[in-house]
Amino acid sequence: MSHLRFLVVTLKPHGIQFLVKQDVVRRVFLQSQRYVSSGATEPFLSGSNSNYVEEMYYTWLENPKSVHKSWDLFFRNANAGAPPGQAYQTHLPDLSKSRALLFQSHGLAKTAGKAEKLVEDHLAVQSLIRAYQIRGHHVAQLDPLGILDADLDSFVPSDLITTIDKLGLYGLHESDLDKVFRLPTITFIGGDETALSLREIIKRLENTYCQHIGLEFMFINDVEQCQWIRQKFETPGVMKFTNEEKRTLLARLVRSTRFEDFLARKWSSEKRFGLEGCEVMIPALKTIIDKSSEMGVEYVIMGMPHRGRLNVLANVIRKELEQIFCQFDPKLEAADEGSGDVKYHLGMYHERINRATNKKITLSLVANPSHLEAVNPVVQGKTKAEQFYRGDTEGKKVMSILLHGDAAFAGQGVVYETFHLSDLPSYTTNGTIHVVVNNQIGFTTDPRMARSSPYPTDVARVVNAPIFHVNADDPEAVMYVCNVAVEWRNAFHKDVVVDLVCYRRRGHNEMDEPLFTQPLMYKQIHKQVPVLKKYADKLIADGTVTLQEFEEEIAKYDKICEEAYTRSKDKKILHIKHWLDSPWPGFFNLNGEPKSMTCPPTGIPEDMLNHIGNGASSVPLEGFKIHGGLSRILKGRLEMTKNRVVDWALGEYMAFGSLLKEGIHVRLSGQDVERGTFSHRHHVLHDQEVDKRTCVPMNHLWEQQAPYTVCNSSLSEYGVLGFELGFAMASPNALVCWEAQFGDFHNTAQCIIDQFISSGQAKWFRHNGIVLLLPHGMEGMGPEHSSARPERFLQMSNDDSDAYPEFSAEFDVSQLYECNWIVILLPFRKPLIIFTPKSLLRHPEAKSSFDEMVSGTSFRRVIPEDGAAAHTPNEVKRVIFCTGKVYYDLIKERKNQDLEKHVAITRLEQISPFPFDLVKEELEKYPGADLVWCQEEHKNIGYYDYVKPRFRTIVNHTRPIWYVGREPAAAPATGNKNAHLVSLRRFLDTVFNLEAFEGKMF
Ligand SMILES: Cc1ncc(C[n+]2csc(CCOP(=O)(O)OP(=O)(O)O)c2C)c(N)n1
Ligand SMILES: [Mg+2]
Repeated sequence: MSHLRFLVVTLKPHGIQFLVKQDVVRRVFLQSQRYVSSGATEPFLSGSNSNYVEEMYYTWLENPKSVHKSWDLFFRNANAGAPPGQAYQTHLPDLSKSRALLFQSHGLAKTAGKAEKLVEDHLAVQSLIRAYQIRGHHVAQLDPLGILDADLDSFVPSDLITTIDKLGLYGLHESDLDKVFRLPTITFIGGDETALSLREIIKRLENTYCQHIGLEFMFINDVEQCQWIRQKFETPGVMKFTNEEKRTLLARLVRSTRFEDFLARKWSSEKRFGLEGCEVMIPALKTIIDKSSEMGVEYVIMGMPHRGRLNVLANVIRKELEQIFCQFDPKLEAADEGSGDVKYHLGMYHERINRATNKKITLSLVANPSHLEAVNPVVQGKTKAEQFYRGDTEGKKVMSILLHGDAAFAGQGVVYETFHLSDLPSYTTNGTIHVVVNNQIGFTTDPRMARSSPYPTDVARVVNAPIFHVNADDPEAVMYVCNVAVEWRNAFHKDVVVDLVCYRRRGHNEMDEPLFTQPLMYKQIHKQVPVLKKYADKLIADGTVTLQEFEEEIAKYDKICEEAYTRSKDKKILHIKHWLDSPWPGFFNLNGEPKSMTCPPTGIPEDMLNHIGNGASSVPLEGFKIHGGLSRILKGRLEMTKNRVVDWALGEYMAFGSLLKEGIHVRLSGQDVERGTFSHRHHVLHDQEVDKRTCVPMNHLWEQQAPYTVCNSSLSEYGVLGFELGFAMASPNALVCWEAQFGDFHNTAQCIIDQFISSGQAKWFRHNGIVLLLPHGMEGMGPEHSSARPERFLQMSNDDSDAYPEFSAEFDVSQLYECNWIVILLPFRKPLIIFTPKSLLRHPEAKSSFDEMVSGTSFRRVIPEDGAAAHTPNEVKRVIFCTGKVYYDLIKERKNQDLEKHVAITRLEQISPFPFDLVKEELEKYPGADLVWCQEEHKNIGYYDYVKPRFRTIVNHTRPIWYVGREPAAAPATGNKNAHLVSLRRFLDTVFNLEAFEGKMF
């Protein structure tokens, strides 16, 4: 039957008549046979009995009680849109018995003509109903300006009855308007009535689907969900509000409108990205929050762009007005270090009592960069973390709201990436409410030039999210839609979109002249009566409020603003830390600094190393059959544990396992991280005989331990890294890692790195301990997959290349560098970028002894030469400094050339902040040696540009630091294996040629 529905509604009405006449019913039934499992005897619908079914259908249409109850159920299911397979799910009717019954009780043959007409008319009415449900939104009056079509198309679908003459397209006539039709189960327009006149049917459909709300939901592949939405909107009289509710709505509109008016009056030439034209957004958000609170939500996390952000801070989050107003004072001094940020990017966190429900509610608006939509995955990650740490598996206590501009929602790819996280087990937040401020313009660009999809919201269709378009000049319609959106989330834990179709009263910002580019639109906008006035007039006219009450409400709020303005003048200092979106209770001292600034030793007791090593080598579940290859890998781990060594994978196990023991949650996310891109990790074991049976041994290490989350992500970098950053934002007591498949793929997440990870603390006082694991190394695999672009991260670091830091007895690295990429500083919640190995994962020499990890040991920023050269430093002619994989090429070559006494090789395990102190020690150890920086990367890539000035600062520009490595190149690596090896050979020859730099200038 769903085929039938589909055919009927997609063909033009002429076609419907034609199909009905051509006996489409039978053809559809014939088609549906493929859904029927062939039973041992006669199939349910064989070609021979489909005529019979067809007749049965006509009979049922006439009177459902006249057929066997199982047939009744079948036809009702089918009519309700159930796919044919599901329509048959109930007990199949006994064909022979029901056939006999049917023919006994009805002289069917005699009534065939009448039945055919009845079917035609009912089918026509049913298709008409479905046409409204599917395409009513195309003719809904969504644009408050009345000049644009929200779907960019002025075409009115011809199967919608906006004029009576179109009835003919269905084979119906004006004379049919007063005929009564039985309503199918796929509609609720009847309320308690099961039949209505055609006239009433059309009226109710127009009312539901073609007024100020445009519903897009018929693409959802779930009958129950479609029925739910139909019921919410079609049921007669659903959109009723009490006088109290209307007055609250008006009061909220007063606040929203007068806030912008106040700012405009006081700071007429300041940018604020006002909300004028979409003032209803404030009551919309407040409705969503009230309703969610009523349903048990305790914490709402929001992300939003510039438009109306100050208004949200003031009237939704309830930041003190004076804190907002003082931001407009150019003399306001910043109390915190760092760059700070403009007022419409800052975040906020507030716990308060929800007035509507009297329950406690926490609201957080996540700080966001100018980069539109970038905050979406961050909000989702933070929401997921807050749910996770509360054990809120269904999102009943914590939820997210994302606000979007129409142009950005359609144009930015991260929106799509974020939607695709919405239903993945380790990433779902159990439904996000999206609110689009669809002012039908993006800066100066018309929607027709800004998107190829009909609506700006079409991206949400990929996850089957219902989309509720609503005319923002109808505040009650907006409220209704917002309430339903919350109920939807509560019922189905899925995303939903509220599209506020509005306008932008001013230019893009308050300084901008919109008439340059949108002359006609803005002529109309200038004539537009503000929504507050429209709604107040309406409520005054119907007696809900008096003019006096309305004016008093305005005066009351204006006074609040004026008083706050006076107070704001006393504010001379801006504390960005007052604008934190996640406060991390207990982590900071009163000055806003982390309480603990010491770096604890990283070593752990040997028995713990053994315990974790054994855990990493075994399968904790009984009767769990793992792959033979994996058994060998686990055996290898056991062997290593016995021999007191670890390779990279086992080292990672030790690190994660020991943190779990300390109660620190560890989360590792990224593409294929569970096994590991290079098949080295295997943190999730798969039973080879039982489908979907898996086991995570890391979660079986200790009786009392923190949970370990390891999750393969969707194939996204921007979205997923943003998500993990958001996750890491929620709590300082977690280790959150994102691993790129290959390091270079991080560039598709560059926005998160530049806008949040690198600069977040400086801009927003926002600590974050996210860890990026980026596989890196030149292995002849071509320009892609080779370089994780360390030079870019280094260039973003803020340690001064020309200043040798001061080291005191209580030297504490963390205090020297306020910012990025601090390898050892996990306790300080600084971002950490690790360039992880590829071939070294299996290199026999790339192993560490337990001795380097047991209690009392620490991470080593520099690993000095400890071989022959170190014992006779005066004989050393050259010190090679390097980092990463090239070390193994160097030691091999040094051995080959028998230069172990004359060349020292020192590894920098931490590049930034640069280990000035330890490098200096090394330099001083070898006074007669020349200094070389050797890297396998091309000269303009990698580390050289970063380390060179720092080396020179250490030696006070008295000695050169020579470069040995590959020539400068535009592509990070060659795709030719031979060229790769030749260049390797060349630089190895140079680096051990002790005369190579003789007589050269520096
Ligand atoms: C990623 C990104 N690209 C470009 C911009 C510059 N920009 C700021 S606002 C804006 C228009 C946004 O239009 P829309 O999303 O419809 O929001 P509106 O301003 O209309 O509320 C543009 C292009 C930006 N901030 N971020
Ligand atoms: Mg816009």
